[in-house]
Amino acid sequence: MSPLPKGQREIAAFPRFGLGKFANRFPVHPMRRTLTIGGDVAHPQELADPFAGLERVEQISDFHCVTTWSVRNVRWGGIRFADFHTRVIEPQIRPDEDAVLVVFRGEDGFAGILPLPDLLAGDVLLADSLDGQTLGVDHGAPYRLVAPAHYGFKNVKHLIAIEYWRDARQYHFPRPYPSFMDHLRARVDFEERGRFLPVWLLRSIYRLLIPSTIRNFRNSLARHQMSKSK
Ligand SMILES: Nc1nc2c(c(=O)[nH]1)N[C@H]1C(S)=C(S)[C@@H](COP(=O)(O)O)O[C@H]1N2
Ligand SMILES: [Mo]
Repeated sequence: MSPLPKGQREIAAFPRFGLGKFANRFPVHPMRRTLTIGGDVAHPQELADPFAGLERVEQISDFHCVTTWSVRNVRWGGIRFADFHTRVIEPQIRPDEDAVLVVFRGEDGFAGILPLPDLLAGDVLLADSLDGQTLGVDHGAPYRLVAPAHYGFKNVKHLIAIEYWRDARQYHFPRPYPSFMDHLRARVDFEERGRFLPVWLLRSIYRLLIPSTIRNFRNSLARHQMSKSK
């Protein structure tokens, strides 16, 4: 097996994870697939079934969180973002030619941004299944972005909107988290873990936060499931 990217360590199970603020936030309508496409585009639209008519693919890829944990061989199912972009977005929504900064918004208020060329890579998916099962609320129901070359925080869950912008003014890293945690591309192979701070420092700060974050997200999910089953 190929070695993990620099600074990463394998963990056995795929945890639910993120910034603390989002631990207790879950989609109100985890099965509703409606996706709003907007930004600097000619025809903003709400797509009722964004996967309709596109080829379904399966892909096995590793998942790397910026805090240094990685899971190997995650099996995703969904559609290729490049397919969606060229067959649905370009002809129907018509983004401005220079609107190449793409913002992804989750129903929980989380957001991420990536440059369009990164999103057109063959391994970038909109995924609605994990290990052959419908994606659950833990990993991003109804569907999420999967961009394996970029750290976990670019892989936005619970997608409700995608926006194409000419500049990044409409995007900000989830507040109140400090902007040193953000990076436009966050490529795993280049250890683009953040900004301003040296990468060894980011690594060691983040590493300390892993166990408590996993616990926090696991407990929140358990409480959420309890309240649903009542
Ligand atoms: N909507 C949403 N997307 C999100 C997050 C989140 O809290 N909300 N957390 C991000 C972070 S930091 C990581 S590491 C991955 C974790 O994905 P997982 O919960 O499926 O492990 O989701 C990313 N996408
Ligand atoms: Mo993360």
